[in-house]
Amino acid sequence: MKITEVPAEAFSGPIKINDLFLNSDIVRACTLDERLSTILGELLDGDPMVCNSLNFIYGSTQGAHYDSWFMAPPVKDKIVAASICLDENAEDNGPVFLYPGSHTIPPYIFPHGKIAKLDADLGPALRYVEETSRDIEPVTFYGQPGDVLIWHGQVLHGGSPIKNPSRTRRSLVTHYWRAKDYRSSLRTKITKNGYVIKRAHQEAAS
Ligand SMILES: O=C(O)CCC(=O)C(=O)O
Repeated sequence: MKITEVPAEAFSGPIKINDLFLNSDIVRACTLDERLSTILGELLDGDPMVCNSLNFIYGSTQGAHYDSWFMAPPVKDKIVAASICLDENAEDNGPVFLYPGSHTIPPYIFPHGKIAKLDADLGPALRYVEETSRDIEPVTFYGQPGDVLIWHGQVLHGGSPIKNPSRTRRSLVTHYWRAKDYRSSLRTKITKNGYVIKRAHQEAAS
């Protein structure tokens, strides 16, 4: 829903604020901080382009997933995510967990022949994820404010359950594709080596 329509009490629990980079100069500046953009550019083998941002106040509590399900990159594997920690990631505030090496598991192909998820086919996809990641021991990230966790968009990850509901875990999570893989008319260069996608906000449910 539109942020102006969100009831006040929703802000005291897990909530995901989408795409503030479209409106906020501060968020945009953080997503394309010079040092961060340089590292992302090396990882992507090309300048990064912000394709989505998420601001969290509490941990996401999102189950294990692949980012490519939600934003499949134009070129295979050219997607990374960065989580800028504003609070400590502790045992009780729903820290991020990741399955090391899971980016080497062949992605599940949905019935339309792509890796972008189809809600109607989620059951078999989740079973595939469960079977293929069973032998990997997940690791938990215990970052400090100011730390940045970067993961390959094809790494299985999620947010752990929150054991202490009063503890925030504020963060800015940004997903990046590679600018050169995207139509130049649909992106804007905003820093020396950083781009943002040119698009409107996603439709809010009515
Ligand atoms: O910060 C988290 O809890 C996980 C965020 C996440 O999984 C994502 O944005 O893809």
